[in-house]
Amino acid sequence: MIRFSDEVLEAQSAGRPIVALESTIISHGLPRPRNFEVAVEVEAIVRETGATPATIALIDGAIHVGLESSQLDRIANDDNIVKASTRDLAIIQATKQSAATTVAATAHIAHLAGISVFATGGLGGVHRGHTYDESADLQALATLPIAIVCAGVKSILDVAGTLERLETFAVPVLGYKTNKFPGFYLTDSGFEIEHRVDSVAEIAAIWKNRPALKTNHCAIVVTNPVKNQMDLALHNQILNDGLAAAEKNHITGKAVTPFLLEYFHTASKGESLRVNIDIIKSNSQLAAEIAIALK
Ligand code: PSU
Ligand code: MN
Repeated sequence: MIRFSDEVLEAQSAGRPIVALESTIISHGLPRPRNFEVAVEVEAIVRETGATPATIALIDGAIHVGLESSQLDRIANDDNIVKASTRDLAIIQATKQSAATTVAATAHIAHLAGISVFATGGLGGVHRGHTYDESADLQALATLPIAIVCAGVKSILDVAGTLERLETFAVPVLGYKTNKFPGFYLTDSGFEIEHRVDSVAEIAAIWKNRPALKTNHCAIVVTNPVKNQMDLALHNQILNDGLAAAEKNHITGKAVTPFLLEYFHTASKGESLRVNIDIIKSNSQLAAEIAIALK
């Protein structure tokens, strides 16, 4: 059912560390033409760190774990690429569409493929002001044993609400070299993290303790704050304007997150894009280090 790239197949048979990478950030999170370049650069960072990148997507109905350059190009540049969450997978397969996978869908496929470390930019979560708009990412984190590296949850979300949901689902949240829950474009969201880790060895030790405790039904969230954050006043101004614009334009459902990210990239004249790229690169490197430590 899964089509593995030659590179991922080789890594699997040799027992080498693999890092899953999501594709919605490429298709719906970053503007063209930087999106394709960043996807290539992120894979290179994973390789340089000593692991194998496995970007996940669906192409003409087939699930791919590890993409060739032409397939990555299609995810980045084809207007017909849809954003697929877990519930869409069987539908995309049956209708032979092509889709980028969200954190939720990527984690699901990574787990099917036996990959346990995953890097993204910012997690989905509870949306501000909308009681029933919660990213399916939360449900995936609640049910899949995967270590996910992120810069917290996207700052367009209700961070407090998202942290409460993660607590309910018993998902551990670790701060990598920080006690502050990162705020995606911002180093600090204003919320504390109880558990700080200062090395990948500590993360590996926590990961390895879970099966015997039977607390490995869910993800471990490793948060990695951006070093050079967006200007706080600019961030808050654009966030307010963007949320109002989304409301005014009746943006709903899966279009909300891509709309707000695009709003940020345009209104900040590329400053949020710079930060988003920093985040995904640094998270991919840390994910590769964790994948190596878990071997
Ligand atoms: N991180 C980023 N950019 C993104 C995303 C994450 O830096 O575009 C994507 C992920 O694929 C995540 C999705 O799963 O946004 C969340 O969308 P929603 O809120 O509709 O669940
Ligand atoms: Mn939603």
